[in-house]
Amino acid sequence: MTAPPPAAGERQVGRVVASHGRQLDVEDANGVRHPSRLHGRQLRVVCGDQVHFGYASAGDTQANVYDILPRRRLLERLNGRGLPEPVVANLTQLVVVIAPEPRPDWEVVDRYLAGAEWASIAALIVLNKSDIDTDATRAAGAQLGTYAALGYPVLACSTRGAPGIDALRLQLKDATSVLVGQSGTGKSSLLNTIVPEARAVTQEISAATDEGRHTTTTAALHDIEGGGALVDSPGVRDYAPPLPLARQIGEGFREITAAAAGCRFADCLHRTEPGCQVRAAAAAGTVTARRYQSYLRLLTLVDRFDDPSRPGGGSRPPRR
Ligand SMILES: Nc1nc2c(ncn2[C@@H]2O[C@H](COP(=O)(O)OP(=O)(O)OP(=O)(O)O)[C@@H](O)[C@H]2O)c(=O)[nH]1
Ligand SMILES: [Mg+2]
Ligand SMILES: [Zn+2]
Repeated sequence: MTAPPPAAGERQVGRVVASHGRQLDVEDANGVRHPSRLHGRQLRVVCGDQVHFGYASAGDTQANVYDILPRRRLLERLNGRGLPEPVVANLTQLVVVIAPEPRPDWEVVDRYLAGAEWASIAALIVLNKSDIDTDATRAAGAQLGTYAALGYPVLACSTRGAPGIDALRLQLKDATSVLVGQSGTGKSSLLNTIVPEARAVTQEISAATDEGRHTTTTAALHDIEGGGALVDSPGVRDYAPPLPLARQIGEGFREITAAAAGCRFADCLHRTEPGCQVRAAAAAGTVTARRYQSYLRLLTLVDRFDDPSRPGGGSRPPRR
C-alpha cells in the first residue's frame, strides 16, 4: 500500500517492521508502510522499535525516523568484543527453533534460554521438521523432555503437513514473538506457514556442509491474523546473550537456581567450591551434565570479558 505523505513536519508514532542498515520500513497506526531513513548519526534502531517519524517536506518519498520510544523488552546479542547489540525490540516471547537437520547445537539453545531468563522474556522451544522420520528427530525429541521438565513449553511441528502448527499458532497468539536459532532450521518457512503474505525467502541447507547458509539476513516483523506479531530473524552459528555478573549466571538456568539454594556458600559459583549442591546434582544427574557444561562455559565467557589482558577482555560495560 502507498500512502499520501503526511504534512511536512508532522510526526507520528510507528513501528519498525524491517531494518536494512540505515534504511527502514516503518508501519504507521493504520498498517501503512513508510520507507524511511534514520535522521541523526547516533540513532540505532532495530525491528520492533516504536519510533517517531515524519516527512521533512511534502512530496518526499522517504520519511525520517527522529527518535526511539523507550524499549520494553529487548533481545540482544554479544558481539565479538563482548559488547551487547540490540537484535529485536519490544518482543514478549522468544521461540527457539531447532530441527533434526541441521543437528541441534544445544548449547546455543541453553544460551537463548539463559538470555531470556536474565531479560525476563518468556521462551519456548519448537522442534521443526518433525516430518523427517529419523533417529536424529527422535534424539532431539528426547532432549526436549529435559526442557519440558524445567517448565519450558516445547512442541514438535512441521511446515510440511505433520501436526503441530495449530499448537504453535496458539502459542503465538497475541504475543510478539521472535523466531531464533541455527540457520536452516526452518524459521522463515514457519513464518510463511503462519503468515503466508510474508513470502519470506527460504533455501535448502547446503548439502556439502550440512550447515545452514544464512538465507535470512535481516529481522522482519509481520502481523499475525487474529492477533500477535512474528519476527523472523537471521540464523546463527553461535550465540551469546549479554552476560550478567558471574554470580548471576546461574539465574539463567532454572534447575541450577533451584539446586543452588542448598550450596554452603551464598556466593557459590558451582565450580569447585566445597558443599556445592549444583555440582552434586550434576554428578547425580538431577541437573543434566550437558546443561551444567553450558553453565560453566558461560562463566568462562564472563571471565574472558572481564579480563582486560585478553583480546576483547575488559570491554564489557558495567551491568546492573
Ligand atoms: N522436511 C522439512 N523441511 C523443512 C521444514 N521447514 C523448512 N524446511 C526446509 O528447511 C530448509 C531451510 O528453511 P528456511 O526456512 O530457509 O530456514 P531458516 O531457519 O529461515 O534459515 P536462515 O534464514 O538461514 O536462518 C528449506 O529447504 C526448507 O524447505 C519442515 O517442516 N520439514
Ligand atoms: Mg530464514
Ligand atoms: Zn554451588
